[in-house]
Amino acid sequence: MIQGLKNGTYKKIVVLTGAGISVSAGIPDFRSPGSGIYANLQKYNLKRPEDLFTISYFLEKPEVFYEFAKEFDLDSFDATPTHFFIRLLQDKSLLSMNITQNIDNLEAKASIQDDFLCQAHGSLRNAFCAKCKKEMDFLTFKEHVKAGAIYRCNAAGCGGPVKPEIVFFGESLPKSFFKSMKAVEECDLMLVMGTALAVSPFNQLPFFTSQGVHQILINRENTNATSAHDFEKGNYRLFVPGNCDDTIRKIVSDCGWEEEFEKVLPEKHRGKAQKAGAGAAAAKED
Ligand code: CNA
Repeated sequence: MIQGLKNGTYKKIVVLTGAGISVSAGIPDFRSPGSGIYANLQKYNLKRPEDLFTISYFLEKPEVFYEFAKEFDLDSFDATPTHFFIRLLQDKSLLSMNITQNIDNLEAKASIQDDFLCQAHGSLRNAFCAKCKKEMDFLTFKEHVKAGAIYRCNAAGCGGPVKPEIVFFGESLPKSFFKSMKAVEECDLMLVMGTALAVSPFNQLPFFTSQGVHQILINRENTNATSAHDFEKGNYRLFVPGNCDDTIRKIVSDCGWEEEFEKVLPEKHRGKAQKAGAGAAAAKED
């Protein structure tokens, strides 16, 4: 992979990302044992942690999501070195598309442009009525969350609870997700970072690359979600275990891109020697 990045073999890179790339910013993911959001929902007495983000449950008991949302002010978090690595790929005209499951908008804070970004599970930018889908005022939604009051739709006879434009279980993905399939089909390298690949249809994306396209999973844990299919297609799939910030610093160093990387990094992330995670060296194998 390093050789391919250095010598320009890869020019249409698709980067799939999940909650793991924002963990070092201080935003917990869903499924990490102990620290993940799913492991810390006891006070809500849910049958399944997924209920918190399920549309039928929200329509019935919106107060539970509102209470949860009150604890999170996602505006206060900064993009991580991994976000800036994706930005570097964009600046080097190597990025075809960053397709993310994240709803935290940290991509914008790393200046990843909308043309290169698909927020497959929506984002915290707009608000809609969960019942009739009328667009409602996002700032008013945020004020209601802060005040612990349910914001209700003002369309005649509706009164449905208003939710942010993030995709809940049971809702359709935005059209942009299906449009981004073209980038997946045409990509020459797929980097998958910080995701358990547990949510469908996002976790199906690696199935749609062309035959022989290298797929690299940079994650704390392996996921076998795509392996059988990849081997059938002859795709080369490499798993690099460890924290993605450590692994991308190793990749940057192996590519000799440190100077360019330092330029895109904000002050707080600059000047940090690359720390090779336990498996980061594996990124160099190919
Ligand atoms: P997940 O199921 O919680 O999986 C996260 C994965 O990242 C796990 O495999 C972890 O082992 C791994 N991981 C955690 N920290 C790191 C790290 N520092 N370096 C490398 N790997 C790490 O989350 P997914 O994204 O797979 O699931 C999709 C859900 C999560 C989407 O619907 C998101 O909207 C939702 N989510 C998003 C955010 C966010 O926007 N930041 C936060 C929490 C959940």
